[in-house]
Amino acid sequence: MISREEALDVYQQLRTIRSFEEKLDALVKAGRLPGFLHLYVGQEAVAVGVCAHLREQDVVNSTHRGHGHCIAKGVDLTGMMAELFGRATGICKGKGGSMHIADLDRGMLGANGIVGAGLPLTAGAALSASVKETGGVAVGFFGDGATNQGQFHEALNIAAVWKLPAIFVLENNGYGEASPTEFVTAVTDLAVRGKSYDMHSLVADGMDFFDVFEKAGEAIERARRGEGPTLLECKTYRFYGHFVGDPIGYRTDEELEYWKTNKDPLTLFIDKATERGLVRADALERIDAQVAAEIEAAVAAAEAAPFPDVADVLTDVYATE
Ligand SMILES: Cc1ncc(C[n+]2csc(CCOP(=O)(O)OP(=O)(O)O)c2C)c(N)n1
Ligand SMILES: [Mg+2]
Repeated sequence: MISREEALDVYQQLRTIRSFEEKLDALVKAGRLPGFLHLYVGQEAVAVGVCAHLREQDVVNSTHRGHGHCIAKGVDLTGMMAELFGRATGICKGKGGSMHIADLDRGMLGANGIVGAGLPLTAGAALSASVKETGGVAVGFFGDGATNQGQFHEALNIAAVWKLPAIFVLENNGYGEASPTEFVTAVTDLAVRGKSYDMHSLVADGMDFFDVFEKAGEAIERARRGEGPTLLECKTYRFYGHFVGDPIGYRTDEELEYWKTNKDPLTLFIDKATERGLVRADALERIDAQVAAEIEAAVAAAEAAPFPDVADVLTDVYATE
């Protein structure tokens, strides 16, 4: 169970991710923001439900759809916006962009353009936490599409054998690009794949913050106690296309409407949290206004910031001492 204060934090993060992504969509369509963006709208409860349990020493690996994970792990919004605009003030000095946002100070090891590539990194970070006895855990977010990648199986296998403090968070949004999951995968609950590695495996309703929060909490506590990794499948849905500009010819309007009407993670959170006496409408409205202002300020700061200097093109390419 969460406190009233925590509930407001949760709402603030859900709202920030939603509004940040909606703003990016509008900016791209207005021709103000370049780049190839994959929006996280619809999946907010997964990132927020998992990261609500994480501490400073815990690390996260993300995907091509990574903005929500970054925000939930505490990466600075203004720095993220500037990064997306390719400006020198960006979190990676404007040289990474959407699919390469990383912030090691916040335990965000990186978004990743290579499907499945965050999973061996998650196993490695969990091994590091285990060897150094930091008490930390490593979380790897990934999609249903990544479960047909060899790296998924290799990472889960070694994590299970070595009982690593890793949580593999599978965001099953029903599609890998334009392919429905059932076209490419025979099992319905992808979590069953954990069983082949004798790994603790759970299924959560990825649209319901409270369900994700409870199951992620169980997985993270197990990992902290040294009881090994978990595969946590969160059933979710993306409200936008695969990328901004996707013509979305592979799903019906009715399907999207069903999810938006019945399973919107923000609406579900507001309803449940209100019912439990955790939040009130006036406080939520204040957060909405505050988040909107913060995002507007981030856009203004990004658009006013300089581009990286050509002289810096080769810096930050290789690790130095
Ligand atoms: C190794 C690799 N293969 C293919 C691609 C192209 N690609 C980018 S995203 C994507 C679909 C990923 O689907 P999923 O893992 O379900 O994540 P989602 O986009 O649904 O969040 C593919 C095939 C890639 N980036 N990397
Ligand atoms: Mg998917």
